Amino acid sequence: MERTFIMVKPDGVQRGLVGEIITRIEKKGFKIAGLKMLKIDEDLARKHYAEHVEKPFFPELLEFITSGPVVAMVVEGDGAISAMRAMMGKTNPKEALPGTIRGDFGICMSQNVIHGSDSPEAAAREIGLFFKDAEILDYERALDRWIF
Ligand code: D4T
Repeated sequence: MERTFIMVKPDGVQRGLVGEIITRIEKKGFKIAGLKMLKIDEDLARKHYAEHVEKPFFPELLEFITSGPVVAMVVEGDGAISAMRAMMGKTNPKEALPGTIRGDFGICMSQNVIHGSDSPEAAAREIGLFFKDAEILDYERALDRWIF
């Protein structure tokens, strides 16, 4: 079973979208294997966004991502990485299709509501940054045989 790292960003938390986003993940059939609320500090932001540290938009991204609580999740299921990216929509909410999370709830590139890992390598790295092994739970759901 594939695992991906999903985060409701500070704008999504402030706008009360956590429940809506978790509902979409649950209705899709994916399993939440880890869940926590935290405030990202500069050190964690620099590690999470290591590929963007030198980019011109990084100062704004750093200020935004550390500006308030986020909700971090480990989401599990067959094809979870690509399916969650499709459910999120394009990075720029103006280009994200209606029906996607960013298409339905975002307008602005720098406040795009949600993050999801874009590859198995990124998922493993990001899950490791935000979760200890003991915080990721292996459990069966009665409904799983109707989903997988
Ligand atoms: P994240 O990582 O937040 O899920 O976004 P994506 O994976 O979809 O997109 P990304 O890594 O290219 O961008 C990371 C983050 O930076 C913001 N951003 C990005 C920005 O403010 N200006 C920009 O020009 C770009 C490319 C939005 C998401």
